[in-house]
Amino acid sequence: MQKNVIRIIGVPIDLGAGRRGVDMGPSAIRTAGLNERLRQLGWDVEDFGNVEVPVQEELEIKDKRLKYLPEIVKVNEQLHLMVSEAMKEGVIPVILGGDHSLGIGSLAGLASDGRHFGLIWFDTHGDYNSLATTDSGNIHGMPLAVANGIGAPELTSIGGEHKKISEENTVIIGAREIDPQESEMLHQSKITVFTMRDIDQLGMQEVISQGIKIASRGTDGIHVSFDLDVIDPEEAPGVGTPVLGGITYREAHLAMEHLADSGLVLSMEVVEVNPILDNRNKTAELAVGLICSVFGKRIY
Ligand code: 6HN
Ligand code: MN
Ligand code: MN
Ligand code: MN
Repeated sequence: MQKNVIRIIGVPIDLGAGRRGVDMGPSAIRTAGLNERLRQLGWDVEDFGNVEVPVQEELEIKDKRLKYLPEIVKVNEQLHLMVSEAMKEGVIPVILGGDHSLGIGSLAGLASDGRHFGLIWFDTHGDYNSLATTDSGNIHGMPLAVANGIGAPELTSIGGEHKKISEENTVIIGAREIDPQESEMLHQSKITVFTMRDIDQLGMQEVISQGIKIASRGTDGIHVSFDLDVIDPEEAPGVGTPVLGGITYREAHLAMEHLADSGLVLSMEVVEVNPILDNRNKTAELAVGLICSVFGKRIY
């Protein structure tokens, strides 16, 4: 186990999203000073650069219901290897997106070597669609289902035929826009969903405490998947799919601070930062702040 090493892996992919621009996310997050900020917190930071992703302009959509499937498979095969390697070496992977389709590869990498991890998925969306339920054909709406073994075999088989997550240890926080059939599928699963209403009623303090309990029960640690669109567009305008009524800046940080206190975080990804729609890199800077909160930044 190499103590105190964070390995940055960029995934400049926008092939899974409906809107262009999230491919510039890793660059925007690095420009906001991520590596330096983590070093100031005492981490050794090794930046492994970006996974190679083809540009949309050189590709054509072969299947409208699973857009850019072959290319997304290839990128995620690669990411799965890199994350699996990082876990083997005992370093902490921090993955910079890119659209949320990269969750397919990161979760497959984490699940390698029979690792049993809990998952906390911050998102406006359920990301639990499949070929049978998707309206958009955008694969970033599918990674959680894929990780649970539901979806195109080309995707579910990345990293092996087994399920990559344990439903009982998987928690979605901040949901407020779930497609009707996707909602049915989620209800049939054992995944716990804390919607915005739950956060309003219980408070983030209670929601994240319950979430950590669920994700840590019998697991080796927790993976944090953070889709910036979970935050209110007022604070995080630079996302592909802004939806009103999101969590506040402080609620997001409070959740990260509790995750830091738990000492259970194995790895993290921040996704869906879209610099084209952002306001002077505000959303990327917020992403850096959240990562730093998870990895030990204290107010006092
Ligand atoms: N995300 N449920 C919609 C779809 O196209 O399947 C939106 C998905 C958004 C995915 O933000 O990562
Ligand atoms: Mn998402
Ligand atoms: Mn989302
Ligand atoms: Mn249920």
